[in-house]
Amino acid sequence: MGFYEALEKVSAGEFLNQEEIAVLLSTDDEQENRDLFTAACKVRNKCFSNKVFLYGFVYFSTYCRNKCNFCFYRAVNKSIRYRKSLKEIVDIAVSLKKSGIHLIDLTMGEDPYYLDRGKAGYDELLNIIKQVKKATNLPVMISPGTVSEKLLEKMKDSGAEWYACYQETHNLNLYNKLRPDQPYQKRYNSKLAAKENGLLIEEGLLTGLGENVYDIAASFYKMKELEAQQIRVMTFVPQKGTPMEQFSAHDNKMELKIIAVMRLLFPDRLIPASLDVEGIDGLKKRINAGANVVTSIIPPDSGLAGVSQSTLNIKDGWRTVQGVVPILQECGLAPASVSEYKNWLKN
Ligand code: SAM
Ligand code: MD0
Ligand code: SF4
Repeated sequence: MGFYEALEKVSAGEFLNQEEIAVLLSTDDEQENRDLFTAACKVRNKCFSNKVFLYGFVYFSTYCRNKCNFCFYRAVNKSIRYRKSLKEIVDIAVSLKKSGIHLIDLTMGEDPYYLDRGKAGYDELLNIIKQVKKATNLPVMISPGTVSEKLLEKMKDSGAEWYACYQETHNLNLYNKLRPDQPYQKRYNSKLAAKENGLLIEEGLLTGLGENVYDIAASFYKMKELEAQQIRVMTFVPQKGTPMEQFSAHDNKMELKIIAVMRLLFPDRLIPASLDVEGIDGLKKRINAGANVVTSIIPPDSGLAGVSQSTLNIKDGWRTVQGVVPILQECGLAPASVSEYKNWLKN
C-alpha cells in the first residue's frame, strides 16, 4: 500500500496494519510529511476543537536507585540531586495553578527515601499527593516509576487521577538495554494494575535509540491494547556522564511523524508536546504535528529540573504558560479552561 492510500484509510477512521504504519513513518518526502501533519491536525481539531491542555511539571525528587542507560539521573551519575520538602512542593503547585495550568505532574526518580520506608510505609509520598490536591483542587498525575499494586491503590485513594510510566519501547531486547535490571513485564504490569485500580494511564516511547518503524508500529498495538488515555513520544537526548553520552543525537523528524501517526490512530487520546526535548523552540512543530497537551511547564524560580533537558529554558521563564500561549495562538489554538480539562477526564 502506498503512502496516500494508508493516509486515506487512517483518516477515514480505520486502524492500520503494521505494514501501513511503517509506510507512513518511513516517508522522507516533504509534501507527504506536510500532508501527514495536516491530516493529524484536522483529526485533533475535530476531537478537541482549538483547545490545548497544559501540564505543570514538578520533579520533586531526582534521587534514583535505577541505572537506565539513557538517563541523566541514573543512580551513579553526577547529576543534579535534590529532594523538595512538602512545603516547597505545595508552594510550587499553587504557583503553577495560579499561572493557568490544568494538571500537576508529580515526578520522581525511584527514590528509596519514599519507596523503601519499612514500617513508616508510604505516608510521606501519599501526603504529598493529598496536600497538592487539597491546595490546588487540580487533577494530579504521579510519575514514580515501577511501583507495587498496593502503592498504586493508595495513590489513587490519596487523590491521584493519572499514573504515568513509559515502557520507552516494546522491543524486549532494546528495552533490556535501556532499562537494565528492571524486568519488562513488571513495568508493563504496573500500568495494568493502575488501570485495574481506576487510574488513567500514560504510555510513552523514546525514539532515536535504534528502534525501527516496525518496533514503533508494534508499540502502537501495545498502546491500543493498554487503552492508555495519554500516549507520548520523546526524542532521546544524550546525557553527559552516562553510557549513552556518545550515542548520536537524532533530529526530531521521527518524533514528529510518530506524534502525527499516533493522532491519526488514536484521534481522541491526549498526546503531549514536551518542552523537555527542544524547549520552547520545539513547541510549534510538535503542536502542528497533532499534539494537544503541552507538558514540562516549570516555574522559573522553583529550583526544579527537567528530565531530558535539565535546565533548558527554565530560568529564562520560557517553560511557562506565558511563554507557551503566544505559540499556541500562532497555531490557531488556545489553552482550555480547567473545567474543560476536568470534563474530558470524566468521559
Ligand atoms: N523515574 C520515573 C520513571 O523512569 O518512570 C519517572 C521519571 S523518568 C525520568 C520519565 C521519562 O523521561 C522516562 O521514562 C523517559 O521516557 C524520559 N527520559 C529520561 N531520560 C531521557 C533522555 N535522556 N532523553 C529523552 N527522554 C528521557
Ligand atoms: C515531560 N519532563 O512531560 C516531563 C516528563 C513525566 N510524566 C513527564 C518526561 O516532558
Ligand atoms: Fe531513574 Fe526514571 Fe531516570 Fe530510570 S528514567 S534512571 S527510573 S529517573
